[in-house]
Amino acid sequence: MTKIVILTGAGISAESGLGTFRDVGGLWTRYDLSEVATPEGFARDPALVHEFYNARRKNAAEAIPNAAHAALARLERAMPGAVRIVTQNIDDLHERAGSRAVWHMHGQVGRARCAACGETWAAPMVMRPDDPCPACRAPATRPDIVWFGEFPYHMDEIWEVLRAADLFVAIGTSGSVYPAAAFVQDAARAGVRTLELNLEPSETVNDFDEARHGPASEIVPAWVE
Ligand code: BV8
Repeated sequence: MTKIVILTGAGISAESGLGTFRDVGGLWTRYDLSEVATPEGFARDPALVHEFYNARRKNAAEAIPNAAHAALARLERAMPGAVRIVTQNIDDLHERAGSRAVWHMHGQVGRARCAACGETWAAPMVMRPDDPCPACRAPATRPDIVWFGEFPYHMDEIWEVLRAADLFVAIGTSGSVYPAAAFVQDAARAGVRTLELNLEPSETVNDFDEARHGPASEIVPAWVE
């Protein structure tokens, strides 16, 4: 029975060297979102989109989980079956830190998907637009990522565990992307206690029962202990 649902965003991976999206110098400030993180952008220029995700796949592979990822893995080991991580992140730092119960609601940069038949598989480090799908052979390979305007993964399961939890914690997210940004309200409506752990107040900080601010590598281990 999941007791603690933890939503993580780019901020938990920031100290592992992976860029956030909306901080100064963040990814979206250097790339046009509509060109690299929408189905329309992929249809317009698949090579540009693959170039963007090939760079992020390389960065993610070279990144090291930090003390915040490690603390969440310790928490899961200390409370078997009671902790669920719902991450907006497309890196695998939670898994590499030892977390098992992880749902990637925005997909994973380490996986590929066929835009023709929907097959998914482990992505090679470098992907190209005309890579053939291993199942249907169509040259329609895309990153297995949820872009803007696409339906996130695991939504029904997420809403189910969220409403039955004792505690909802949001870590390292600006609260600017939906439906993840509304999870705190979904939780509060169901009477679930809510906590924000972030470098600075998020856009939804006023919806949380409690908020602690500082670098994740410091405040997450302190909260877990
Ligand atoms: C959808 C994959 C239909 C790509 C991403 C209202 C309701 C429903 C939808 C919408 C709505 N309004 C608008 C929409 C549409 C849209 C949306 O939300 N647009 C925004 C721009 C307004 N949403 C969608 O299209 C979603 N799909 O709505 O489907 C539907 C409707 C209802 C219910 C179900 C389905 C799909 C969105 C998914 C898009 N894909 N990522 C990729 O990664 O390349 S989003 C992208 O932003 C990443 O996933 C990223 O994780 C995510 C959110 O950003 P954050 O993680 O929060 O990162 P950010 O940089 O913003 O913030 C970092 C935070 O960390 C900061 O607060 C900073 O202070 C903090 N920080 C920094 N350093 C540290 C730190 N904290 C601690 N320690 C540190 N060291």
